[in-house]
This record gives sequence, structure tokens and C-alpha cells, in this order.
Amino acid sequence: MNYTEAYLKLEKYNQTHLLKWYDFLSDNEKTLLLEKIASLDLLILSSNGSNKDKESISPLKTLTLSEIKEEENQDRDIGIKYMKSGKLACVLLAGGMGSRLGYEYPKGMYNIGISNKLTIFKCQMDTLKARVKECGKYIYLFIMTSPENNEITIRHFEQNNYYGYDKSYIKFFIQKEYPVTDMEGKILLENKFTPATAPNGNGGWYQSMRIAGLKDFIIKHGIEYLNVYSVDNVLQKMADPVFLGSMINRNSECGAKVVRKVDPNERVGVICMANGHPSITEYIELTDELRYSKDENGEYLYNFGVILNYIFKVDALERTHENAFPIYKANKKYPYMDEVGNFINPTEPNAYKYETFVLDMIRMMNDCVSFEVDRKKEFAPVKNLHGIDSVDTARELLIKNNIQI
Ligand code: UD2
Repeated sequence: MNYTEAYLKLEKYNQTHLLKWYDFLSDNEKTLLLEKIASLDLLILSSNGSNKDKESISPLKTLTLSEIKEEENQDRDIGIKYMKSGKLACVLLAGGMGSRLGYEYPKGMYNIGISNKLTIFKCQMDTLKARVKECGKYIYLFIMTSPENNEITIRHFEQNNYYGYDKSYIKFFIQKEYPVTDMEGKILLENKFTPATAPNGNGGWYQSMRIAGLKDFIIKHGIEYLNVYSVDNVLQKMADPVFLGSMINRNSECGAKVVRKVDPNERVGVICMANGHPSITEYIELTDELRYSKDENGEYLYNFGVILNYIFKVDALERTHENAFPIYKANKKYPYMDEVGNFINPTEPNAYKYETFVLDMIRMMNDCVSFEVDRKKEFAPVKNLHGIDSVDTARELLIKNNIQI
């Protein structure tokens, strides 16, 4: 992209201030700036937010633990059959850092062990290896990193011998970034030649896989289902043949693992129907009216929360175009360079970060198996150091599951 092309691209969105220092830059800096402008996704700046408040929400039937038990054998058989023939691959969302744990490295590298070294990655890789053993075939694992943590994550896997996994079955890909703006929607500059950008949330994973050329890989290897899950659950049970089989036997396009919420305010998205489609309402968006509404037996109507473990049929994912996602704006403190060239380290939120969420893919599906799992065995989120969903609670649950820490 040359200067004029960059100018025209920015002009459409009132962002030409990014070229303000152009004449003062070295040749190398000019090239870096123009490359970065070429890659900027400006369309998201004109998004009108989620519009979800206008939706008509109703409950979605969940397959409960006892119902799953009744059909467990036939679901497991078909799940294993598909896994044996390589039709399922896993996608680990590991773009995040451990900042909330006071840990400035990729979250998966965090050592949750006490006497033993037990990283979050190790917890998850041990579970995946057990699945490989059960089905007798290696499962492809795609790991999403961010520009910030890609190199260190790859190095960590190399140094740990891929946790004993066959490395030819692990592929890393980097998630896309969106611009970071001030409160008026102007993209911030980190320095004279670097417009600010940040990872675009966990909703961009399939688009980022496509950009990385992995769609061809998926087709070539006959992969029909992708199991996507978060890094921050040390009891995450991926590649679960019963979960996969329950979807296949119901000819479903997607499935979501859910747990019974501990209380109506738990910070998990709730599974529901919205305007006739399966959907998830994120905890921050759930109105109090829905949060506390009960059925005739006194049970909360929106009582099942997602744990960020979904299976999608690959051909259905092809419908999830980037511009179909609601864009969420998060308020952040973001260091920047002001219009006269001073570096500012704000003490109050000064910027918007733009994100899409994986849970919004569910509404793009025709149906969804809401699959209950036992939270004591499958849900130990590590969000904070202490308190709810913390390193402390995750350790307790690991011990209860007989995992040596
Ligand atoms: C997520 C779910 C929530 C519930 C909860 C369970 C979303 C938006 N919310 O809440 O409904 O299921 O998990 O624990 O899905 N990530 C990236 N790149 C990004 C942002 C996040 O890879 O740009 C990964 C991150 O590394 C982690 C996962 O996405 O593995 C969850 O991220 P989060 O912290 O944004 O979501 P959270 O915990 O608020």
C-alpha cells in the first residue's frame, strides 16, 4: 500500500491523523506504518453494537446428565468411530495472557501446581492424550495465539517436548487484531508509526484459521467437526466422544457443554433461544428479569451456563462471516502518544478495545445440543488468583479429581 492508498482508506473513516508524522519518519518506519494501515480493519468502527436487547429470549432444552446417561453407550460408539477416522479436531483458544493472575506470560504457562510443576497447558494436554489413547488415533490440535504471545507459546511447547504429544498434530495460528480507539472513535497511536491494535476477542478464531490457510488443511484431512475450548479451565474435557456422538446422533450443527449455575449471578453465558435460534446471552447482558425468572416447578429458566467448550460442524462454520458478529466495545486503559508527540500512561480508562465473542457463533447455527456436564469434574476456571473462579478453587477441584498438584 502506498501513501495515497493509505490516505484514501483512512479518509473514509476519519482516521487520517494516523499519517500526521509520516514526513518525519525513516524509510523503514514509513513502510511499517503503511503495512499496518493496510492490515487495519476499519469496518468494525462503523458497527452499531449488538442489538441483542431487541431479541425475544426463551429457554432452550438442555440434555441433562441423566438423559445423557441413558444414551451414553450409543453416543460414545459413534463419537469414537468419528474420532478414529480423524473427523474431529480441537481448537484451543490461547490468545490471552495471565495478567489477572499477576502473571505476564500466556495463561496456559501458569503453574497451578504446589509440589509438582503443573502448568494449565499440561492439565489440558494430559486430558487430550487420554482421549488419543481411548480412540487409538492422534487428534489434530490447532492452538490460537495472539501476536503478543505467539512466539513464547511456541517456544514453551518446544521446550516441554509438546507435553508428549506428536508435534506433527499441533498447529499454531495467530488471532487477528482490531484497532484500539479513544472514546471518540479515533485510532490511537502507540508511537509515530504504530497505530494501536489489540486481539479481537475469542470470536475471531475461525476467521483467523482461514487467514492462516488452515481451512485447506481441514478439508484435506477430512476434518468435519471442530471442538473449540478455552485455555483457562484446568478440568476442560475436550474431544469427548459422548458429546460428539450426541451431536452426530441428533444430526446437529453444534453443541455446547453447559453446567448448572451455582447461582443466578454466576459469570457464565446462559444458553437460550433468541428469535427462534439457539443462542447464548453473556452474563453482562442478561437482564434481571431473565436472570431470576422461574418455571412452574420453581427452577430457574436460564439455569445452564456455557463453559466455553463447543463443537461445530465445519460446513456450518462456513456461514459465520465476520460481519455477522456483534462487536463489543470494552473500556480500557491504553498507553498512547498524544497529538503533540508526548507519551501518556493513563490512570483512567481512555480507550475502546473491540471484540467479537465465540458464543455469538451459536446464533448462526440452525440448532445446538445443550449438553450438561458435571461441574465438579469439568469446570475449574482460573480467572483470578483468589476467591471465585480462582487458582485456589481450581486447585481444590484438581485435588478432588485425584490430580497430583
Ligand atoms: C468466557 C465466556 C463465558 C463463560 C466463561 C467460562 C465468552 C465471551 N465468555 O468468559 O460465557 O463461558 O468463559 O469460563 O466466550 N481469548 C483469546 N483471545 C482473545 C480473548 C480471549 O484467545 O482475544 C481466550 C482466552 O485465552 C480464554 C477464552 O478465550 O481461553 C475466554 O476468554 P475471556 O476471558 O474473554 O472470557 P470469560 O472468561 O470472561
